Amino acid sequence: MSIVEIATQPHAGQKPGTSGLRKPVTVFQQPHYLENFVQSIFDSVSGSVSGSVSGSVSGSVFDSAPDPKGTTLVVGGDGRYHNRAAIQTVLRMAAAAGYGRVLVGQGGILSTPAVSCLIRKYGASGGIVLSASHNPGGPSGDFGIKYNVANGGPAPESVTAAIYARTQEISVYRIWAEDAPIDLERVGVTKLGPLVVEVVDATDDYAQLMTTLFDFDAIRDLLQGDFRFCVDAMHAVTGPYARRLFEDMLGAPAGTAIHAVPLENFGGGHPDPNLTYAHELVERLFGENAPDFGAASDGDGDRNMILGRNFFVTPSDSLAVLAANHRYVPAYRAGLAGIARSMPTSQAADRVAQGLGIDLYETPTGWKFFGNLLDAGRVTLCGEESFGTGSNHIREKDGLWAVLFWLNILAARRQSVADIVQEHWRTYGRHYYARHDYEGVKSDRAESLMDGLRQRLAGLPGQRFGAEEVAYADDFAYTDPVDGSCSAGQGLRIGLVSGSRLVLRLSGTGTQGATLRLYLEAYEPDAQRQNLEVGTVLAPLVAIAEEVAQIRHYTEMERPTVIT
Ligand code: VG1
Ligand code: CO
Repeated sequence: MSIVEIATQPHAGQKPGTSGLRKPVTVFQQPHYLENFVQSIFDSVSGSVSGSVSGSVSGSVFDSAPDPKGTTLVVGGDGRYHNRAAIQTVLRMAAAAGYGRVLVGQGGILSTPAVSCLIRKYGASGGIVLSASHNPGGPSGDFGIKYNVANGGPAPESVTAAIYARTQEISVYRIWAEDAPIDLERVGVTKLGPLVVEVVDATDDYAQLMTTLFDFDAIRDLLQGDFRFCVDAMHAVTGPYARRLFEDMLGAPAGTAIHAVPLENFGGGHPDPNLTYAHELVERLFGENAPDFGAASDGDGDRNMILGRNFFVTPSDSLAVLAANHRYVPAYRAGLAGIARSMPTSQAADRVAQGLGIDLYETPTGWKFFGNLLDAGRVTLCGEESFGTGSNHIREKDGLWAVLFWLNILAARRQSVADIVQEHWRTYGRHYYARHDYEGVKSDRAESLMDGLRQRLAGLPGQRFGAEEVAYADDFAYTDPVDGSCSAGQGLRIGLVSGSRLVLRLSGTGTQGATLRLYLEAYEPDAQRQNLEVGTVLAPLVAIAEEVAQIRHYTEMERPTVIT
């Protein structure tokens, strides 16, 4: 045996946010920082935590979690700076924790959806994703770590709460004493003490899963015709997946995937697929001789942005369009069980659900809230306004899956993206939508803004603002219909009699100060008024937000830093 026990002390602030623990790289590089968190994960899932975890964390974490001893763990990351070093540490700690086998992506690379796919396919007890998703990378960028459970999805709040509790009392971690790093570059099996380390091709199993969902023949036919398509991997994890799927398997021309080599600093870019950060793709799609279809994904491959020629599809509309067109896709042809969307996501999908006569669930922000609904078979499609869409094929949002879904629809309908979306609006009405982000706000001022508005909520219903009247105002709380768990304080909602809506919440993924998100939605059923400028339509809602929340005052900013 060469397990070494290392004495340690808690690091403050290891509380997982919307999607794992995210901090600047320099924070992760502190002695024992990563090790403490990884040990806290392993302790939480193995039940080796003493009775000191407080009663507010339900015992079910420990009662139901599989003991990792002898089980399989999946490990991979988005290739950002510090990924390789962190993976070596995780492997040595997994050996010390008694895992039987670790599946790790070649070169340490696995997209978030690929991790979810592997956990499910190989019956792993869990997985560790090393990623800070869309946050910038490099020595002065961010790093992150996230634990996924046996269903392939992000750990639910009961588990993340247990992990956090453990980080606050940790005094020792265990690691396999081994100096030589594991070779991650070659596919094959090696051993680290008793642990079997299997380096797997990062794309094989994921690509195979995609072939079981979509009509690859129809898509191949589309891509080999006049249709022109460009997918931007933003120098992040999806490059190898996009090349494999679109160029190798579906016959699109070489160069269809741009920025397709994962780089440790994402080429200095910000791997967030939106109109601001994916500007090179946007310029192509809105430029002369533009392709028919464009898409981009984020650092860890779970987000997607969909563009047509001269046309941007909002993520909320994308979810609704996919749902309305499910019958073109083999995996969903038999029908959808239901649809779930996060609360700030527009209500466009609600109208499709209503039309299909299926249930619509409104959950808090973050993919972890979809897991139970998917496991229980209550929903088939899920989506978030933040460029996230997915289905019951895995338990994460899935960027390239969404691109394939769109391609499958385009192959079947042979209409332009703009035509398909505009026809959708004529049928269901258009939900004008935007999200205004105020990044880097001082944390105490952001809290004051939210506290101030929270106190005003009860008095808002019935109040008039210009032509609008408030119908309801509340602090969103969610009770999971499957396990009854309750999540409160999930965002402030103000609904207007006209059907328009404002939502304010603070980000749970940022690493610098606070980020305020203001979500705006206005419904327009009249086909004659569905091609107006979004900013103009939403301006009255922005004015209401300013009046009730004094955003300029609290953020000390004249305008948002990013609009998506
Ligand atoms: C953001 C998005 C949220 C998403 C989360 C993780 O969270 O708003 O919808 O689930 O990022 O996405 P927040 O708390 O900053 O608003 V990713 O691509 O980082 O896995
Ligand atoms: Co992501």
